Amino acid sequence: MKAPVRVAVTGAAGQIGYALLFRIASGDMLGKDQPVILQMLEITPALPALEGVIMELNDCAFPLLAGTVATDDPNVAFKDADFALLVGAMPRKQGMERKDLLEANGGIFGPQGKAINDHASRDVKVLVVGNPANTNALIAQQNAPDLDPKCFTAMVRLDHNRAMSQLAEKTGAHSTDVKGITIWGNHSSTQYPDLHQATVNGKPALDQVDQDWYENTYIPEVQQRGAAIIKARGASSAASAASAAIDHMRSWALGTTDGEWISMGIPSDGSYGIEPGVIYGYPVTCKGGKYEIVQGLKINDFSRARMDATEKELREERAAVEGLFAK
Ligand code: NAX
Repeated sequence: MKAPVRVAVTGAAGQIGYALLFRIASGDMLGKDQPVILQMLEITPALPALEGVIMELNDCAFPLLAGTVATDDPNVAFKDADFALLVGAMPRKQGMERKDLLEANGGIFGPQGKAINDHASRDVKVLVVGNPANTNALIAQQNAPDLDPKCFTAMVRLDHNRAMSQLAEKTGAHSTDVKGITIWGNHSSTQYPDLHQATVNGKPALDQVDQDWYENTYIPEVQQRGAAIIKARGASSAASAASAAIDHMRSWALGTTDGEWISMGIPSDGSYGIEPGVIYGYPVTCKGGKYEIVQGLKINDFSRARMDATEKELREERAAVEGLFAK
């Protein structure tokens, strides 16, 4: 058996936390031979509820669960963390402008970024799930000047999985028959689900669906899927979000399948004309614990306009929170 790794999870007593912790502890994220120590962060009033979650974790008698820590102190939660899943965030309250929301989250992700900078493993893998995920990841990264910016990522994998399953449903295929989808940009309604390289059963996806469906049904439905779940369930996606977080971290840690790619929100580096300075959804492959942007994909005018629109939104979000970056 390998030595245990430390996995920090914030917002651990929330609904995504409840769907996530048990899957991490059962080995779904890092493999059935990798023991984990769960280091769970919550706000002080939620610590009693978190104690209840830990009682349940213990009651599962998971062979891979090597320890638990529950705390309201980010310096404790991120101590020596090898992985950090930042789920807890400030939800949008009635009457709140986007700028207020961004700033309120800056008050959470700035200090957490600093605590990661000061206490986590030097090659920690950070995934931000809490919304607005891309910009929260940017705030955390900008407060961690001692770490490689590539340690900080945001989740667009749920959008990627939704895009796969909706295309599979339309073409009468299984999601495993779908390859080559990219979610470009922000985890928001400006995200761009790109099917230009996608295949279903090895044949171009866009030859199997009509352009009108792609443009006017598929893209908006992938973009608005979160809202549709809230309408149907009366609560936001939780189990599917947790599952996507597991997928994101597993791909990053254990690698992607040869010849396939996934979508991750990562620091832009100029690839595909997206200048550095934002956390942007890209197609990536992963190997040996590192990710790399898939290069050389052809971008037509249709794609360019949508990739630029989602970049513009991210730059506006960045402008609203720049004051929260470490000097
Ligand atoms: P919940 O409100 O159920 O849970 C959030 C938890 O975070 C609460 O227990 C709260 O006490 C805790 N928390 C708040 N501030 C904290 C802090 N400073 N430190 C530690 N814990 C803190 O929300 P849940 O449904 O679990 O969703 C969590 C976040 O995920 C939200 O921001 C949500 O918008 C976001 N989502 C992101 C998705 C993505 O694809 N990137 C999809 C699903 C989800 O909507």
